[in-house]
Amino acid sequence: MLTLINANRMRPPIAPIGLEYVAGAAQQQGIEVDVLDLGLCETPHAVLEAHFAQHDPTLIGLSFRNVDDCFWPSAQWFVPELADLVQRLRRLSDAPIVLGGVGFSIFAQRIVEHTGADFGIHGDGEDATTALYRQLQGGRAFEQVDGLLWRRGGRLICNRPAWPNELSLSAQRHTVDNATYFRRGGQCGFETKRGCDRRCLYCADPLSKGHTPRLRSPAEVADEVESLLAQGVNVLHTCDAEFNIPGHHALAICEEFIRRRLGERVRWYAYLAVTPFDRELAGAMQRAGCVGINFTGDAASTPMLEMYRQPHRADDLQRVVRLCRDHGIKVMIDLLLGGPGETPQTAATTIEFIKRIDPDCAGASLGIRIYPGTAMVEAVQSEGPLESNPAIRRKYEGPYDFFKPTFYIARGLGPEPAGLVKDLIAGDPRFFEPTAETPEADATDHNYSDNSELTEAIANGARGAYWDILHQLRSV
Ligand code: B12
Repeated sequence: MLTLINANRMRPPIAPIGLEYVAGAAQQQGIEVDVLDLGLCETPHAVLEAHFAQHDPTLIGLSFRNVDDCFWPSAQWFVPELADLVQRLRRLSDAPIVLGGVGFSIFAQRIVEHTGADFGIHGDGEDATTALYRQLQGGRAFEQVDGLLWRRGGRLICNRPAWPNELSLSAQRHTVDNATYFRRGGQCGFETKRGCDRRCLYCADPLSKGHTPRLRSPAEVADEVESLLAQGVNVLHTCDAEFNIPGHHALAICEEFIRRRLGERVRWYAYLAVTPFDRELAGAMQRAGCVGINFTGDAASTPMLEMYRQPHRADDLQRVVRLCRDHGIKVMIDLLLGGPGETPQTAATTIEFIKRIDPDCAGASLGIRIYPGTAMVEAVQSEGPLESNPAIRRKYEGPYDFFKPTFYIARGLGPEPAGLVKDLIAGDPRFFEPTAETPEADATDHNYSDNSELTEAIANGARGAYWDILHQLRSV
């Protein structure tokens, strides 16, 4: 038996879609699977004890979605909790433990070392978990399992990441209680592809999903949406990095949804890059049921867009907002303020421009999470030693370590960057403001980690993307 555990207890809860795909794949291969969802239970320790008193699995799989909340100045780090969970499982079971998940895959080696888990899987978990399970039952030829981190003679070996080109997943979403997640979390996810070929300065996505887009068949994606609809889940969010990379696939997905008239039964939201996005895609998305788009806008000032290695420019932002408005799709622009080279002038250019083009809302995030393996590291290092760089923000003591939440806010924004950005926003209700670095910081930011405002709104019936729910709460 394979016991799969969801370790994510953040509120509002997000259904563990990755774990569900892994469970579905193992079941298809004839493996008996038990899912222990700590995200939905009130007493996780008791649930674990009860389970392992009755079961003696061949393998325990732990899904680790968020390494940290990626949000300055909250900077919550979840690795210590994961290490505690691994130790607790050791006391309850002799079964080997394998870790996986999107956050896990960003730091796979460090997390296996830190937690003392037996194995980790870097990348897609479907084939790799089944392959590991089979090797544990038989030949133990661990070098044959793509993505696997394993130990030989005390040394940790990292096989090449598991990013299979052919992406076909189980469309039946029956191993997780999606209906409860929908009730408590406000939407559930679906995925149309993995991997991204862009090289944005700061982005960790290629570290966990690879640089090559790997596409699912539109029919399989539509089948999956139907499986969720049959469970009463009719508000969804894409789980792709960017739905429109590549654009032709986004269009193909929409066409299949339109053919099956899914747009009449489901409302969905998506993350999109600013380009490619044209009238044809906007129209297709609207007809396919898309009601809201969150664009990775980053900035409107040209030097900052160049710094972030974004192919779009300010006029593209203006165009996508207009296209969304024309098609009745709500639009959010996510900004990333405070990157290398940001000054009060570039920040003002961005904020003034966003005000002018008038999206429904804009997320004014301040502070970039520095991930090892991204170009952001070189950009930071080119500014000299970390110890003397006032742009570096962190809450932990001791040596600088990008494994722990470490952020960057350009020194050009001065000693109180959040105050400066708030002054530029000047109370405009369309913006989600950055949180000040003071202990009494307000609790009304757009950090979705343990966000009680959101959790309460969802309990009272709100459904949709979190930015849309928060925006509606503030418009009342
Ligand atoms: C969509 C999305 C959201 C949506 C989710 C909507 C929904 N209904 O699902 C919303 C907007 C709500 C959201 C919120 C947040 N998100 Co988010 N999100 C994503 C995104 C784009 C997709 C996640 C996803 O579902 N992927 C698809 C699944 C299938 O992939 P997967 O989880 O990796 O699973 C595969 C493997 O990892 C592996 N696997 C998974 N489990 C297991 C278990 C075992 C045992 C094994 C072996 C393998 C395995 O196999 C799976 C199948 O191949 C990712 C980036 C990305 N491209 O993945 C960021 C991402 C996960 N989010 C991130 C963050 C930080 C957050 C927030 C904490 C932000 C915040 N502070 O508000 C919250 C947390 C919410 C919560 N309660 O957990 C970060 C995490 C980074 C980090 N430092 O850890 C990511 C990576 C984005 C980023 N690069 O910054 N998010």
